[in-house]
Amino acid sequence: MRRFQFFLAVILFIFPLSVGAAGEEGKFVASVDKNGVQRVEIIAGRYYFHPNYMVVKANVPVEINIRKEPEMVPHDFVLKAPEAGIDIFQSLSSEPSIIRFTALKPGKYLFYCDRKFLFFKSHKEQGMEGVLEVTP
Ligand SMILES: [Cu+2]
Repeated sequence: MRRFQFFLAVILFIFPLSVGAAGEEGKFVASVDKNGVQRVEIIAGRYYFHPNYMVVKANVPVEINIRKEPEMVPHDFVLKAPEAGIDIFQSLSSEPSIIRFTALKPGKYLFYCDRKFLFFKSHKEQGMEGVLEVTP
């Protein structure tokens, strides 16, 4: 009986912790480096971006260093937010690509992979999407 109570306590204690952490896991808040650039590193794979939520400041240059997992499936990174002066389409390889932009307007903007194979679900539908949050 005591063992059962211990087991129960472990589950009740650990489970909420792991669930609570999961929401924050993919979030990255960029800080401004000594050159005045906000740097973000992203890895893309089947079918995710990590991190899939990035927070940057408006009107401060951003540099995204992005590469994909070394696998056959092609991926790209698309972020179209004309209202914030952002227009990105970048094909990805396992060598890092550098994407540079400066977000002009605070808001939340969606990024995604627009690949799709035949009649299968698009990569976006399978989870390859994320949010760029631009703060004032
Ligand atoms: Cu993809």
